Amino acid sequence: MFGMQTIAEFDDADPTAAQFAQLVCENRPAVFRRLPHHKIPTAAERETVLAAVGDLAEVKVAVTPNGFADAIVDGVFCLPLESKMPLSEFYDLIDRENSDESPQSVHYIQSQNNNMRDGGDFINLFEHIPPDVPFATAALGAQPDAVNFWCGTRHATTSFHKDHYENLYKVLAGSKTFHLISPSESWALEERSWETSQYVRRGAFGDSNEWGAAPVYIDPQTFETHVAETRTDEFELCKRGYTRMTTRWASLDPSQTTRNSDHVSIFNSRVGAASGSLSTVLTVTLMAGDMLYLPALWSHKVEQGRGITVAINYWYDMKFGTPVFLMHQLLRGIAADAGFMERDEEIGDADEEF
Ligand SMILES: O=C(O)CCC(=O)C(=O)O
Repeated sequence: MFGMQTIAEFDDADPTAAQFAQLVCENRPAVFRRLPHHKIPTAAERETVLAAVGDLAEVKVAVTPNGFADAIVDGVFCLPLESKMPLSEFYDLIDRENSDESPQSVHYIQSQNNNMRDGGDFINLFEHIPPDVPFATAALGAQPDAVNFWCGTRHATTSFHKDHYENLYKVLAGSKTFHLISPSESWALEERSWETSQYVRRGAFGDSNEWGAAPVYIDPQTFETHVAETRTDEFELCKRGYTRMTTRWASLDPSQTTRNSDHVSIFNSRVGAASGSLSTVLTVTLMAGDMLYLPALWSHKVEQGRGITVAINYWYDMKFGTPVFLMHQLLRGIAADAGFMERDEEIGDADEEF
């Protein structure tokens, strides 16, 4: 086990850079609540977002029939339909979604592409948030690599995955629950390669609520992807030598809110936890103004509370070659030898997930 299997809490004052560096070194999650630095920025307010970004500005939205974008659904890794829509339309849709117990489609702003900087959809909102997290910038000796804006309702869930980043994640409105698994145990999530599809709408004008999932094919030379919406598309792509895209993703969800209770017992038996116990999955809920330090390589599943949830996060580059990274790789190698997961490819690109 790296660090301690608990979440550190800071309630009264910002940690010093040295305290934060210690958390990074231990690879230990921490929650910072109600700190002076955590004053809720005006980017939490819809009027500010609309005024800064523009009501009619087109923003990228992930749309799914069930709130599971980038998740295994019925044995296939499903990508969301990515839709560009005016910001005001997005707000209208999530307002409706919020008052509906089972909406027919779920909309989530989740583009983790530095969307608050570098020409991103929310670049004009950047001046309404702190540009970085000062104690993290001081401890890590660099500015964040990416800053992202998130907005959605309780109907959207982010499934277990991990990132090669030190993540400072702050909730500005609503609430979020993180389920966390340490890099010493995430091998037991059984990562495998899954055939990949993308959600599509089948209606005559592409806006009906009849959902389907179309297979995604990849050009093995250029890595360009194509969605095969019909059998004829699929036949043509195969003829041109394209292959079905696959995505490495966790097979199991052992969180408290899993849709499959068997996953809990399989995971627990692998990591040696007492039967029926959830002790190796840490759960923490952030309310508006709270910030989580989610250390690099921790697997996480994220859910949102009632109402509209708004959040921002700062991704700082992680250091490779640390004992944490080396131990994580070693455990994954052993787990692969034991048949618990597919062997890792060489990690050539620090940005990639899994
Ligand atoms: O807020 C979410 O839905 C997911 C957050 C996440 O996965 C991340 O910040 O890496």
